[in-house]
Amino acid sequence: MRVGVKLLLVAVAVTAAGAVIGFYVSNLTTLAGSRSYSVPVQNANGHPVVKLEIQTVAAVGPTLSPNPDWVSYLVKDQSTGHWKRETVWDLPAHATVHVTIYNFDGASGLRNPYLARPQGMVGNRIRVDGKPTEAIDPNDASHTFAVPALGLVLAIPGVADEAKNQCEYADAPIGGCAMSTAHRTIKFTFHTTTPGHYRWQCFVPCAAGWVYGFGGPMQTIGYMDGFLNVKA
Ligand SMILES: [Cu+2]
Repeated sequence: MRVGVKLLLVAVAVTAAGAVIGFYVSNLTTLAGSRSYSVPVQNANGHPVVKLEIQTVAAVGPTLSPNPDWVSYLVKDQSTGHWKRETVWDLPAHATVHVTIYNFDGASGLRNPYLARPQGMVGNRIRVDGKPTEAIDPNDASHTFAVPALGLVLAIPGVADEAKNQCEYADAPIGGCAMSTAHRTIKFTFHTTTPGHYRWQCFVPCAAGWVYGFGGPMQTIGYMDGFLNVKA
């Protein structure tokens, strides 16, 4: 075969492979998407204030997903008290957002220890189980919550391996893991800015069973990724 023909064949094969990978990624990130949850807004002297409650669970279980063993974020529906697997959240612009994350998952560790220092929230610190915390041990990280466009990032410490009464998977009747099972509680406050569509995601390679822990739920909206729909 002439060199020109070989090069052409290689170019065609590379293009085809690229297209297949592209379809695969867009399928994971869009088709397997999430409905948006409008977080109720309180008004404090004309200033919007929002309470956002989130769970991180090791597996969503049979009732929340076609992928029962996938790791995920869940959000609490403030009107029903039930947990939903929805990771696109509507928030008002220029609002104060009080966030509570209940983590029921164990530690995977950070690839980048820099992320162990919380940044971008009020005071650049978080409360871990009630204690003000300016950095966690990178090896204890279970997930991160990061909104790169807002400069917001924090690592969520995991439940100890030997902890009693661990939540195996989120499930009925409340949708998520029960508060009576082992968990860590992380609290912080941040401010939204101008209206926009802000991506948030986890940076811990927490997808067990996937290449380098970054496949499946790590790249799928509705599990370890989502958006903040900041509206005027
Ligand atoms: Cu994660």
